[in-house]
Amino acid sequence: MSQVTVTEHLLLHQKRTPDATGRFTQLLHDLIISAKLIARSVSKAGLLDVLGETGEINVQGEQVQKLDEYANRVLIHRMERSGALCIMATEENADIIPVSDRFGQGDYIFIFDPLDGSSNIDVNVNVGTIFSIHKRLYGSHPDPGISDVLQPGSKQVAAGYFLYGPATMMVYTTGQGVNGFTLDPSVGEFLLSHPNIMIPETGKIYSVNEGNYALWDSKTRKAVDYFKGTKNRRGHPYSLRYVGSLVADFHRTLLYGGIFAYPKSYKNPERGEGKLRLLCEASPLSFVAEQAGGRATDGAGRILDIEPGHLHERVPLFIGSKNDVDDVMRFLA
Ligand code: AHM
Ligand code: MG
Repeated sequence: MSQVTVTEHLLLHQKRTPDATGRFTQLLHDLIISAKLIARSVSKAGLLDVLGETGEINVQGEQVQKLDEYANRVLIHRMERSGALCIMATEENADIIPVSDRFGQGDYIFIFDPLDGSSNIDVNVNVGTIFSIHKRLYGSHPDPGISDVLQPGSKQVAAGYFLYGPATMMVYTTGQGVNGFTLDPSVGEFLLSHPNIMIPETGKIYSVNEGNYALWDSKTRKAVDYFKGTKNRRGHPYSLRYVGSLVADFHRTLLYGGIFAYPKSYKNPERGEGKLRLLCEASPLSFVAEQAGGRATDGAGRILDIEPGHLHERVPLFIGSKNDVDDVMRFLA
């Protein structure tokens, strides 16, 4: 592993950016500290009696677990201190969170899923934090508001995730490729372990919750059957891997190639919809995927081109190797 720390990497980026004020670097610095705090708690989850549910239901109608709440609180409090933000939005809160000017205000928007895959914590399986960063729109609105948050993913200035697995990793992009860092716990630093990540053009793995097969439309079934069959590009069935933690499933897809899918399903027949959230899950990972040479679509078009209608919008997601996603598009078109 290289000796380049994420801090050195960020400073290099700052030096190469004309007119950089250092605010963005400060923002990422506070994000990294938050992730270290979350990683520490996740690794002690079984020991600290933080396991289990609080009994509350979040805005998405799901059970909130204690570590979700902790991660959410850490990020909100720590990121406010960065002085770089004007608004935050999190999967766990119904509304946007305006940032007070107690620590100064900047023009960045920070959107995040504090602890994705949290239903896996009780069984000691990987979870992650996903983040998306935009710049505020200066236009007709004097004050920053919801319209600054509802920007298409193509406008992101940075995005990425932390994976709390056997090792803690940070993978992110600022639109100039994708780099991965691994936390060395002995020195407490993220070291550059995966420079300039590129997704293989075609993979060998498909990743989808196939338990939903009966709830998919026929086009989706045909697309998934294609990867399981022998009439695909490989002439051989793809292997199936599905963790059920988006960050873990995406991270494997990024490194090994293949396709991750969460199609729309018809549990509610009136409105077949995806499960994953556009702003805090699909959009940031799509930015990473494209920057690594991959693709991401909702079946109709590019995820990054979707104009969000509301804060907690959900979308179908097909993401991964260029050729595998293109093949899915042929079925869904
Ligand atoms: P979460 O953000 O509430 O944890 O939910 C999102 C998770 C993703 O990590 C994962 O890809 C998906 O839900 C798994 O859903 P399912 O259990 O329906 O397969
Ligand atoms: Mg979540």
